[in-house]
Amino acid sequence: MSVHTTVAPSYDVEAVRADFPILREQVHGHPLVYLDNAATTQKPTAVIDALVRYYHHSNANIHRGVHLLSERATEDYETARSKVQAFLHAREPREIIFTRGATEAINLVAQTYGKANVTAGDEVLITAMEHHSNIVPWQMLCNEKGAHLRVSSINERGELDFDAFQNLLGPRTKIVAIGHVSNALGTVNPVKRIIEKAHAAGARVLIDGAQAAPHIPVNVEDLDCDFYAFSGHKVYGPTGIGALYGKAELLEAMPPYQGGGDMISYVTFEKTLYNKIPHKFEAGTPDIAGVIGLGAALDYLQQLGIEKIGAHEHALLEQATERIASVPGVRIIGTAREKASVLSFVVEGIHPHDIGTILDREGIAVRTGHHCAQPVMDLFAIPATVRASFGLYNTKREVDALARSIEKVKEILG
Ligand code: 7TS
Repeated sequence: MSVHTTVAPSYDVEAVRADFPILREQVHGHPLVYLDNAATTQKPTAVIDALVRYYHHSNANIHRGVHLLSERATEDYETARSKVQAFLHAREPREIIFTRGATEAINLVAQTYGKANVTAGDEVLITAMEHHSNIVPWQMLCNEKGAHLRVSSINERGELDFDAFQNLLGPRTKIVAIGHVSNALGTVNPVKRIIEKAHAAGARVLIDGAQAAPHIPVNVEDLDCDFYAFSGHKVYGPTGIGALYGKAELLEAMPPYQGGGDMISYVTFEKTLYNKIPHKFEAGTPDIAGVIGLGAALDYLQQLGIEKIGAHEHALLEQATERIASVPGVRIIGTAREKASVLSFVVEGIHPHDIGTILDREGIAVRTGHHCAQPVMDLFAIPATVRASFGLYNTKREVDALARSIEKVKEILG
């Protein structure tokens, strides 16, 4: 006699996949295997519907109309701010500023906090594994101010050299800017320890969370970071929207970023009084639909549970690492002990772009190139890698398909 139990599986990936219409696409006659999640993620119906619902029922400009639609749009927009606050575990909604994404969030901090607080001879400390978005804004600031950009090294696994990092912290370090998770290597940085050390040295800390927010629970209050940046499109939300968290007392003291509507409380030709935070940093009509879509994406993530998502992706990463590392001629780039989602590799004698092209013919989407982290490629003395990055809807079957296709590439070109 068989006994039927009804224990729900802890993570039902097939049910999750049904939420993403694009996963039913065929690519070159094969079912789509989407493994380019670090570049951008696909959108669940809940997000697509939220955008359509907004345009069908609520579209109006926010914070200004007295009419019903404007009130509705404003309420939805500000509700989404509270969702971001809850997602990051910030203390107050006014600590959340909507931006176009992580890139704009970092530029905002460099151009406001940075401009107001960094002077000639000061230092900004980053690491050798940063995305260009967390290098160039600081380089621009340093060039303008006569300050110095210091770069903390990484080891051959792609981990931060913590001693070297500590040695670079000094009385002139004004800002430490570091990625929570590396997009090129998958390394998860020990951000809490980094923040503690940086604060002890008197520096403020910005965390680039673009690659962490989709995979790791983020608690800015517990981390005690000063700023945290992430992008909506990497957390299953729309493109062109993201957020910056900043401690209220810092945001209040910072000058505005851009001038325009909504960021003011009173304007004459002689003088302008700026609005309160967060509005001081949101000049002009924002991407209202994008904000609402981001809110829907965060609801979706919360409902699945970010810990469960992370555990599911980690199992895929382990399976993929084991399978692909065992293919002769493969070298994994980025073997940190703590990793999330990203598997970068090169295959001896075959250019990554050729691998990417052949995989595409099999319906498998991966990223090839320098991943906007050219200094990382220089360190490993390679021009590019193939990067598979896993998301909440990927499956073991897809990892198998990837591994089989790499073996096929070896047969064709190896
Ligand atoms: N920081 C990190 C660590 C990133 O991976 C990215 C984008 C950004 C910042 C910038 O994000 P955006 O949304 O403002 O553009 N990374 C990638 C990638 O790995 N492939 O395409 C974009």
